[in-house]
Amino acid sequence: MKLKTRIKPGTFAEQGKRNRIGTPTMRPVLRYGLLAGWLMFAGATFAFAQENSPSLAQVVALDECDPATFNAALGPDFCKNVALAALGYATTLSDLFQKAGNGTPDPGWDFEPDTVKIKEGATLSVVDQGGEPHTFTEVAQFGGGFIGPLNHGEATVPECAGGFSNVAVAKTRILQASHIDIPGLKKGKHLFECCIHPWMRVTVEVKGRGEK
Ligand SMILES: [Cu+2]
Repeated sequence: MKLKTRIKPGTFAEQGKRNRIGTPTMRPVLRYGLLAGWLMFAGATFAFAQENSPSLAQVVALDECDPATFNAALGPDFCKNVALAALGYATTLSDLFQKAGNGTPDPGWDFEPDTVKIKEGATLSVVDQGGEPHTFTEVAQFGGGFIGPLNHGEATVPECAGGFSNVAVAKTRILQASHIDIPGLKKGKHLFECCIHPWMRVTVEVKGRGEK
């Protein structure tokens, strides 16, 4: 039985060198291995997130209120000057009422886009980029808001009745420069309007998760 276990002088030192040399060459492999693993994990997480976590669809509320005439009637700071009033881009309070009364409401008061298509599970985010408050109120049928002279003869829809004294309406209010998020809309068609300016309307079509 031959045992060739004799160790030559210097072998340990050489092994140590080899190890020292070997270690750095192995580290990148280990690193890339970990990186690849992490990327696979991140990729899987991302794919999972894409499939399951809700996406976001944005609606913008716009208006061109004239601070001078609105605030004189409705109180200081009701309307913020975002419409470049001094340059003639704003609508006075009396003009707003007159146009609405004539059945040609000011198109500057608007939700954009008019139709939103989202997948079930997505969140609708509504941001008020106008100068004054609005509401984003779900209604069974489009119709009048709670300020009669702005309704052009349409009856106030039940969801807007009572105005801000109705907590259900107040909850749907969006103050200037703020936003509300509406998660979990069920599959099907949803109608939203502003209970102050009822010509501001959005139709939201919610598709099922598997639907194209
Ligand atoms: Cu409004």
